[in-house]
Order: sequence, then C-alpha cells, then structure tokens
Amino acid sequence: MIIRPYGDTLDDGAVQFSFTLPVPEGPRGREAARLFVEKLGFRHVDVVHSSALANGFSMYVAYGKTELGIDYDTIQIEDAVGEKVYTMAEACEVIQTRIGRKLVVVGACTGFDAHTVGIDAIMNMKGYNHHYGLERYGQIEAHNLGAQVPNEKLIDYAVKVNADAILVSQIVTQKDVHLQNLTEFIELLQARGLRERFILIAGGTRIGNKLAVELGFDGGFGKGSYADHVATFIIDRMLEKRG
Ligand code: B12
Repeated sequence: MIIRPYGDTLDDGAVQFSFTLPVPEGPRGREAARLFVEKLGFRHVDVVHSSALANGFSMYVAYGKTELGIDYDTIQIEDAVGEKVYTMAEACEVIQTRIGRKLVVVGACTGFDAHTVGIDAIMNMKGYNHHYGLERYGQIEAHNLGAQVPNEKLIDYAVKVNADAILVSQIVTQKDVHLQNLTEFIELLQARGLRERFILIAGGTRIGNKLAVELGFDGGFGKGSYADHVATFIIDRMLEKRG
C-alpha cells in the first residue's frame, strides 16, 4: 500500500514546512523561502506565513505538494520489546519466581543535559501517563541519580550498588552531542572491562532501538516509552543471559 502525506484530500501530497532564514522578513525573504521549498522538489508552493525574528532573521510557514509516496507494507521497525509487555504486577511476579531476587537498576540523564523529566517518567514512583515508574516496582531497587551526571560517576555508582541495568537518558541532540556522550559512556565501560557486566539501555526523544544498538547499548527507547517497556526488556535480557 503506497501512502503519502495529505492535507485537504486523501492522497493530495500536501506537506507543511516551518523554517527560519538568516535574512530580514519581507517580499525577498518570502520569495527565497518559496524557491527553497520548490528546490526540495515540492510543487504548488505557497508561503502562508512569515514573521521577523530578530534583526536580519525571519521565519516562514509554507505548503507544498509531492507525488512521492512510501510503500507501507515494506516498512520494518526494530523495537526493543515485542508485543508482550509485562504489567507491573506481572513483571514483579516473573522477577520473584524466575530470577529469585530483586533487580537493581541505576539511571541518569548524563553529560551537560539538564532534562530530568524523561528519566523521571521511567524511574520515579509516580511514573508517567498512568504508568508507574520503576521505583514503584516491589521487585526492583531503582536508583535515579538525576541530570547532568558525568558518565564516570554513573558507572562508579552502578559498580557500587552492583546494578543489573544502567539507564542513560539523552534529550539534547543539538550538534549530535547525544551521540558523543553515549559513545563516551560505552568507551569508558569497555576501557574498564565492564561492558558485559550490565544491561545497557539508552533513552530519549530522538533515541530508537536501532540507534542505541549501533552505539553499543543493548536497547533503546524513544517517545512514548514507559517503565513497563523497560522492565520487560530487562527481565527478558536477564532470562536470556541465564539461558
Ligand atoms: C521541560 C524542558 C526543559 C526544562 C527541563 C526541566 C527538567 N527538569 O527536565 C529546562 C527549562 C531546564 C530546559 C532547558 C533546556 N532545554 Co529544554 N525542553 C523542555 C521541553 C519543553 C520538554 C521536555 C520534557 O520534559 N518532555 C517530557 C518527557 C516525558 O518526554 P521525554 O523527555 O521525551 O521522555 C520520554 C522519552 O523520550 C523516553 N525517555 C527519555 N529518557 C529516557 C531514558 C531511558 C533510559 C528510557 C528507557 C526512556 C527515556 O521516555 C520518556 C517518557 O515516555 C522540550 C520540548 C519538548 N516539547 O519536548 C525542550 C527541549 C528538549 N529543550 C531544548 C533545549 C535546546 C534546551 C536548552 C539547551 C535551552 C537553552 N538554550 O538553554 C536547555 C538545556 C540545558 C541543558 N544543559 O540541558 C530542545 C532540545 C533540542 C535538541 N534537539 O537538542 C527542546 C526539544 C526544545 C526545542 N524544541 O528546542 N528544557
């Protein structure tokens, strides 16, 4: 099935753009914006909004139409967890009966990244969007170190409490700082011979399972993730490791 974006009518190919240009707002800026969208291959381009941002800078909203489409049937995704996601009660039951001890999970938002809400959503007692966080799980000992935690400190802490899994949150992705930071984290673990000791999970708005695995993590979680997904992933990995 071929699909394409639409606006007024199904299949009309309409796309909305929003971008800034380093020029003053005005007719010349608007024409530059129109030509830019046309250059991307869109037709029937219309600049519907423009405004000045600061001296010499302006922003634009434009519409354009495309005939390109995507074959939806060929799309494959690689999520970290499959269809079966344990509820909190199920997760605790499996940990108790099949692992036989509490799991220790340590998490932080690392580097200079100050965004705590994402890691809190996964770890804090109250959780997020009607899904309790890992601190609420009776069979999980959760340590949330907060934000702006240096990679070394997170690793030291995980060693100290003998963690089973380490959770790393990265929300700021400007200039690919998340890639540098996550890579440094893996390199530090490798240098200390600790890579295989922990189940490593990366998460954040622009993190997916594929990217996380490419960077050397066991799994990755993006938007819409809950503690349920993370607990399921850790349990499945623990059971896999134990054969
Ligand atoms: C709140 C907020 C802040 C607050 C943060 C307060 C706090 N205590 O966290 C404050 C004001 C401090 C802030 C600061 C900055 N912010 Co800010 N901030 C936001 C905002 C509005 C919401 C983020 C949020 O809380 N989302 C809600 C949570 C629940 O969603 P989430 O983080 O995606 O988490 C979910 C998943 O990603 C995943 N997840 C996340 N982490 C993890 C970890 C694991 C292990 C797992 C499994 C899953 C997981 O699960 C969560 C639940 O589903 C976003 C814009 C937005 N609407 O997203 C910008 C945004 C993230 N901020 C941005 C920026 C640029 C900044 C600043 C650099 C601004 C500045 N110039 O000073 C500073 C950063 C300073 C720093 N050193 O980090 C940009 C980032 C752009 C980019 N691509 O890098 C955004 C996208 C805004 C924007 N559009 O420009 N910010």
